[in-house]
Amino acid sequence: PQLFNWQDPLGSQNLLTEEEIAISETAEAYCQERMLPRVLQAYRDENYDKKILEEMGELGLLGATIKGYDCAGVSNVASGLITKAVERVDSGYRSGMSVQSSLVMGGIDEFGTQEMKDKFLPKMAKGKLLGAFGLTEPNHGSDPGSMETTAKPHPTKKGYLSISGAKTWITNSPIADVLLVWAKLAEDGKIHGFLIERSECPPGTLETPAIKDKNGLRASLTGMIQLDECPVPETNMFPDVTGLRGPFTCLNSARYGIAWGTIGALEDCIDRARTYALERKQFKGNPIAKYQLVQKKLADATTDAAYGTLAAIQVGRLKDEGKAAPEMISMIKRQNCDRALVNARILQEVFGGNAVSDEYGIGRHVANLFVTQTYEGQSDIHSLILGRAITGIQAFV
Ligand code: TGC
Ligand code: FAD
Repeated sequence: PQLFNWQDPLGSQNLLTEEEIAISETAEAYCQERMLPRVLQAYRDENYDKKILEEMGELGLLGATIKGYDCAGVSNVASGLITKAVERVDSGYRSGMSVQSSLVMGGIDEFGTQEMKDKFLPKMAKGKLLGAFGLTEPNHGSDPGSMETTAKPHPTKKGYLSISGAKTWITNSPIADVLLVWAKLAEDGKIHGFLIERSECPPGTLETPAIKDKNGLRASLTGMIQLDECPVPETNMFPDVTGLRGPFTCLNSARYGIAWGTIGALEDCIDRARTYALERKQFKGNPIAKYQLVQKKLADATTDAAYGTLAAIQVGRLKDEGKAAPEMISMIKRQNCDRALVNARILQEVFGGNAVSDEYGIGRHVANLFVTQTYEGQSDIHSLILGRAITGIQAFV
């Protein structure tokens, strides 16, 4: 038998359960048959079809690790495989899903009251209600602890808080129905999580303008969240969690997902570059795949993709056992995003001038992968998280 498979060089398939393989096949089939045909036009038009989340909901792919509430309750590795399938098509589609599944549904599942879970999770699992996660502010990105958005008692509405402030670069915000916003409560000066329902906000208190003309992640909608004395029921505040532990717990799952997803994008780059190199002939009719320098590019990228997959499986298994440290997630988020970006950029060269045409897909992945290296903690920030854990000295401030 053929023991070496360039699409899975280190045999990661052997580490998966039958159920995980079946889930991966379902996700890959949906993504290749239904998502891939839409992505080029969506990217050109800077458009996100929110029906995608409904379709994913029908297949049980949203909030997939959550138990109950119409969610699938699968392993963290299975959820990673779903993420990888989605990002093989486009990081923007994975972004829409990560925010829905890990950041908002994950947050509600972890920190919400029973009423919140019953009210939001089943509809979100079906993609009928769309979420957004507002942590970053115009003046505070890598340092969300300094946020300025504030919740104080509402001057006229009993049982309500009044939230004011601005969040920026927020995935899904222009179309989200439920916005999980992190703000400081005036009463204790601490960060708390608030579920803001668009349908309940009086006119002028919540605006979510889109950020247009992006040069990456164009198949995902990004915008601001502007809150002007927005009335929010006290019961929409997460009851127990305070401080950055709230948003960062949600981010642990999303960062873990990105570590999987970026390998999907890289694998698509490898696949496209390999096909192109075998077909394109230069110098005496040789396919460029014959040349050593081209082969090295493919060898490097394939090695990084294989290592990245194994590391993600390992952390996923530990996560299922409750043994995954945030630093492990920082390590695979940083490494897989960085290596996917570097390799995609180098594989772009294999296409020569054709790399400049969006029809070849590679430029789209390169532009997207820059974003993945930046959001959910820019790679240098993850270096500092790791450096702090290694030395015991924090270097942020
Ligand atoms: P620090 O002192 O480190 O921690 C403050 C409190 O938070 C706790 N904590 C965590 N808890 C759970 N999981 C983690 N990963 C945690 N990291 C920290 C920590 O235990 C402490 O708790 P307590 O109870 O003692 O108060 O806080 P710091 O202010 O020094 O943080 C520094 C730093 C740089 C690590 C942090 O601010 C950071 O990670 N910055 C990066 C910001 C970021 O990741 N933003 C993401 C925005 S969301 C997004 O990008 C979504 S994109 C979605 C998409 O489209 O896919
Ligand atoms: P800054 O914090 O200003 O950092 C700029 C540079 O300085 C970075 O390279 C950084 O590493 C470096 N730097 C900063 N501090 C240090 C330090 N102490 N030491 C060394 N280097 C440092 N946020 C959300 O809350 N929700 C979302 O849904 C969301 N979606 C996004 C979607 C897109 C398309 C994009 C681009 C961003 C999104 N973000 C979202 C925001 C994202 O998380 C932030 O952009 C990211 O955390 C970085 O913050 P910043 O852009 O303010 O950069």
